[in-house]
Amino acid sequence: MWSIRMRASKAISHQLSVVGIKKLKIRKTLDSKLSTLNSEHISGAEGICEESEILKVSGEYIKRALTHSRGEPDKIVITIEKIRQKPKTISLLPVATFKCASPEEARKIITQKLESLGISKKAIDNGFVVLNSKKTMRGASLILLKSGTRVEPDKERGVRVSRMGIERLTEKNLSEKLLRARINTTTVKEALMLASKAASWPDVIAEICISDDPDYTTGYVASKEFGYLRIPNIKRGEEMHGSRVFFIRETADIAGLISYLERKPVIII
Ligand code: PML
Repeated sequence: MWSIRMRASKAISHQLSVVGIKKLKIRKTLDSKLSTLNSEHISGAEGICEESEILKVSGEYIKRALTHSRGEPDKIVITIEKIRQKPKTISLLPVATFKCASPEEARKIITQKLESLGISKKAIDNGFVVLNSKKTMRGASLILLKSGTRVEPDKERGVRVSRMGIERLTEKNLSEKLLRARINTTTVKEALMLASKAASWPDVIAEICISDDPDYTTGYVASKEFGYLRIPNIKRGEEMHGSRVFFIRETADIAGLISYLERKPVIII
């Protein structure tokens, strides 16, 4: 099995003038900082596949990067890596779609769902600050469910959930089920797989996701307690903001959690 990951970005011009900075050491430090800060996330994708599918999957990811509604990238990085660890097998969360007419109503529904899991008002409010921020993260934020403290080590990048695959028969059954609900799209499938991987870690209590795609206004709130609940109109069209937030136990082993989300291969059966 192979893990394939794609990340597309675009350089953005910065206002910070480096002219006049004489000391080479300061200049070098600033340049390296700016090179990471100065790229805007366009799109990303993750998957696990057989060797025979690598060309097809990478081609699909490149096409996706080049045609994304967030804009045209000037850098596409594809990482193709052989998986050496034995994958863990997990199940998909059940899917349901709420009726929701506006972002305000979405926030009410989500708050009620999260409070029912013991997540504090402060943590939920801090989650929405991340979700509504104009600064889109590549990965997800980690928020402690009582204190509301953000604990991901890199606040620009966040934590990227990676290395999820799905068994062929499970995918076929999922496609049929989603087709009946008229939501059989790659976006739904990939988001559901990601949410299912995250929910399978004991310290992850819930997740909220708003797509950073300006054309995509359905988001979700997920947990192992109530499954994957899709929320239409979670944001207004044309809005560029969007992110993921995981609410985690106050006592969570943060390094263990990040290692699981980013590196542990899982196969959905
Ligand atoms: C994304 O753009 O990756 C997130 C999509 C979230 C919602 C997917 C769905 O419609 O269920």
